[in-house]
Amino acid sequence: MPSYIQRPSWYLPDSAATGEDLFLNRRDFLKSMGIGGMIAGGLSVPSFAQGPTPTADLALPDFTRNPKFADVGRAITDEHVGTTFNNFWEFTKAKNVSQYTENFKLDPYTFSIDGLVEKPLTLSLEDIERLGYEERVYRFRCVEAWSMTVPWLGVPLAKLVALAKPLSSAKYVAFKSFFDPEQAPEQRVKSKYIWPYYEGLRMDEAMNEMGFVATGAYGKRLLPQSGTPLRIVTPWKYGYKGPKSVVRMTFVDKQPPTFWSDAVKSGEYPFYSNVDPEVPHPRWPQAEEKFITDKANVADVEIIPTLRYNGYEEQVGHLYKGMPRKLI
Ligand SMILES: Nc1nc2c(c(=O)[nH]1)N[C@H]1C(S)=C(S)[C@@H](COP(=O)(O)O)O[C@H]1N2
Ligand SMILES: [Mo]
Repeated sequence: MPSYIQRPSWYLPDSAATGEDLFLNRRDFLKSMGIGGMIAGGLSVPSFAQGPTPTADLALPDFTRNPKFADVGRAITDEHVGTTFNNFWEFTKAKNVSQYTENFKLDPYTFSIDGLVEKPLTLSLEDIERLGYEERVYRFRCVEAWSMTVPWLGVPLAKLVALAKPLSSAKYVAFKSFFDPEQAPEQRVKSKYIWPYYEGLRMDEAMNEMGFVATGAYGKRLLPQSGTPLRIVTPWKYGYKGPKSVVRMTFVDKQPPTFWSDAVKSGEYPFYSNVDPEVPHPRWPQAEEKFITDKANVADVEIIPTLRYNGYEEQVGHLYKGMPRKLI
């Protein structure tokens, strides 16, 4: 454990811990910051195979940074921090996820689309990436009041929804993460958590230009701890609205249940969960956040104001006109 890291002033007492707030535990944070090398992705072998391809052998498609999503007015968080300070409760409740996911893979990988669609589909990663691959720099805000800036690689979610051809009766889309207790130790534990992890969006949210299907970050394929090989990114919402290692998307006519609202019944993690500095979490304020940049490889935290919709009001504000601001 590196001894040069001082305990930042913003650690909350462990006594505040239940669910998504079991966070910024000093020991785990220091452990996570001390991790050395990263897992190399096997990115160099081009593949022209039909059907599902082992994800490890799949070449990263060409991409350019979408100029519309290139500048968020904040520094991009150092890759080392972004891949060693994580939340992935299938593996651990601590932040040092990468210590548990070294061998985690979903390979071969398929993504299924079903429910209220013209025709159910089973897609490979290539089928999805073929929809148009690009890089987008997005703000990332966890409900635990820390934030980062991440350069994602992937495909606009709206394109995947269009490919799915949902019926007009489809009002919401539900996502499911992987289920593999052999690989994911927490999925073997009997607890209040219902696996696999599940999330959802209203149709107009899923079709908004901000929604993103990430299969990479920092110029390479997603590392295991970041949700290999595919995750959903909704940067105007708290981080838990973006499921990692997603394998299924189902179109439904009713608001689907979500992992954290089922696990913590007190309404702390409601369906909409848009970032809002004026709506405090029942147990801590949301007006500010600890922006983690990691300059000089030391946990470097800047306290900055939290923006409504995480700064994406122009893009998504219209989706919520007339809806109550509290608990959505
Ligand atoms: N399957 C799954 N997806 C998940 C989670 C999880 O535990 N399991 N945690 C969520 C939370 S709370 C956050 S903040 C982000 C963390 O993503 P990161 O580790 O890449 O920063 O993933 C979200 N998606
Ligand atoms: Mo989170």
